[in-house]
Amino acid sequence: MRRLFLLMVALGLVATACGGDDGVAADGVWARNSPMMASAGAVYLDLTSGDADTLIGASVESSIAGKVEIHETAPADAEMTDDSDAEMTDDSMDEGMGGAMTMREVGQITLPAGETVNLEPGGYHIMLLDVATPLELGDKFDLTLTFENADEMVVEVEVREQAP
Ligand SMILES: [Cu+2]
Repeated sequence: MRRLFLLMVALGLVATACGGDDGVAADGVWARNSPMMASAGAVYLDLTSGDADTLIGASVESSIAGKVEIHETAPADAEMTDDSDAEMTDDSMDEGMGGAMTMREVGQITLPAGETVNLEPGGYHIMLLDVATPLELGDKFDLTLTFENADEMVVEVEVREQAP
């Protein structure tokens, strides 16, 4: 009896990890305030898509943030910019890379089939702008992700000090 129960739990976990048939699976979802901007936050997660897909958008309730963008952080000197509008020096100064970091809106993130793409400090992230109330540790909110092919997906985000 107990053995059957464990087997069912194991199968359940496998199904969750694969996110259904060929959809996208999200794992390790968390968020934090931007270290440099009180009115901004960043969401990090790992995305794995069964089929090649593209993350093309993200949104939250307006009670959480007024605007959501898909960003990438990179060393400031790695990028000669022609559109300074899209650029903010912020975030990720605490990544210990020793140089100034900058981030830019990328609009979308390519998800190769079967590969996990990590949105993490110092790289891709989902930027929350015009945050209504500064994020507090332990806060939870829903984030809606939009893909080119897969169905829209809602994930629960927890505000944490570091990745789960
Ligand atoms: Cu950003």
